[in-house]
Amino acid sequence: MRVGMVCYPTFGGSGVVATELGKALAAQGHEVHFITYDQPVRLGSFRPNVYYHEVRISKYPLFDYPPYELVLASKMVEVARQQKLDLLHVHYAIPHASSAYTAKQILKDGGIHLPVITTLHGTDITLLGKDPSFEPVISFAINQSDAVTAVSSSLQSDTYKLFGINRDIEVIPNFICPSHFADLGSEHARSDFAAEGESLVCHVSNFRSVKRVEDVVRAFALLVAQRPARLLMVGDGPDRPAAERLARELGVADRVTFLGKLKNPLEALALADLFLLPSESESFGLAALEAMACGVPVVATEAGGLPEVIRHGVSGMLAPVGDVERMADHAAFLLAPENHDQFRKQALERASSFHIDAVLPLYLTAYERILTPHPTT
Ligand code: GMT
Repeated sequence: MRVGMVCYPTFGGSGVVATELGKALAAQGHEVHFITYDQPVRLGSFRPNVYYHEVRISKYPLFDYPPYELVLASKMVEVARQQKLDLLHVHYAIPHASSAYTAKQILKDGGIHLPVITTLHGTDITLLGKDPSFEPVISFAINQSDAVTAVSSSLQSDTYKLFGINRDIEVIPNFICPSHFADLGSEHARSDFAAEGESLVCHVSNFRSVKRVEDVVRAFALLVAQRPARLLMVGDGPDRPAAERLARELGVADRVTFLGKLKNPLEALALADLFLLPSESESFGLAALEAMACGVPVVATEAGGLPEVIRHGVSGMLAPVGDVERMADHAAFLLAPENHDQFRKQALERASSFHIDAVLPLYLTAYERILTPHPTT
C-alpha cells in the first residue's frame, strides 16, 4: 500500500501517533509518504519505505495570513499523482481533513480516486469544537472523509455531541511500541534528580492551559508535606512561567526541575516513580500511556478518555479536575513502599494492552475498507 500520512510534525501526541504508525506500516513493507511542514520529531533517521515531502509556504506580501491549507492541498495532489498514493491518512480535522477534501476533488477532476481517512485526536474537537466559527468546516470535513477514527470512546461521543455528524466514527486507541521502552539508557541517573529515599514525580506536556500545569505544582507541594519527593517538569509552553512562579510561592522551587522540551521524554519518564496528569480535558493521554509503559503509575483527572487508559486503583488513580488534595493523597498512596511495586507491575500490564501489534491491524482493516474500487465520476 502507498499511504500519504499528514500530521503536525511537532512534539504533540497526534504527531507521535502518526509518525509511529507510519514507521510501523513501513516496517511491514508499505510505502509511507509523510506530508508536513517540517520533519516529524519522532521520524528518526533514514529507514526503508519512509519518505518525507515538505510543505513550503512562500511569503507573499499580499497575504497577511499565508494560505497553508491551500499549499498543503496542492502538495497532497502533487504527492498523490507522483507517488501513486492509494490513500491519504490525515491526523486532525482542521486543517488536514479539509485540505484533503480539496485535494480529493482536484484529483477526481483528473480521474483519480484518492480515499481519505481522518483520525480525530482531541483538541480539534474538544477545544475548536466550542468555537462556532469552525463548526461547519469540521462537520463537513468529517462527513466527507471515507473513514473516520477517534482515539477514545469519549472523543467519539464528544464529536457526535458537538458536530452535525452523519457517519460512523470508529474508536482506535493510541498505542505503544514496546521496543522503544526496552533500552532507555540516558546520560542522567535517577540520583541526579532525587536522593535515596526521595520519590521522583514527573509531568510531561506542552504546558497549555488545558494541561493545568499549576495543578501539578499544587498537588506536588501537598505531596511533599506527606513524603520526601522531587518533581521533573518536561516540556514547554505558555503556562510554564506561571508554574515556575507558583513553585517559588509555595516554597517547593528547590524540589522542582523544569527540563524544557526533550527530544525523547521517555528517558525522563523511565527515571520516575509517578506521573501526574491533571488535565482539564484529554482525549486519550498518550503521555500517561507512555509513563505506564515505563512502569510508572499515573495520577490523573477523570477527564475525557483518561479513564479508558488508566484503570483507577490498578494502573494509577483518578481525581476530579482541580481536586489537588485528592491527587496528592492518591500520589502518597501509590508511592508508599508497600504499594508502589504492585502498581508499577499493574501499570506495565495495562500498557501492554495498547501494544502496536493489537492496534496496527485496526488501522489496516480501516484502510482496506476504503480501498475497495470506487467510481471516479
Ligand atoms: O496533548 C496535547 O495537547 C497534544 C495533542 C495533539 O494534538 O497532539 O494530543 C492529543 O492527541 C493525542 C494523540 O491522540 C492524545 O493522546 C492527547 O490526549 C490529545 N490531547 C488532548 O486531548 C488535550
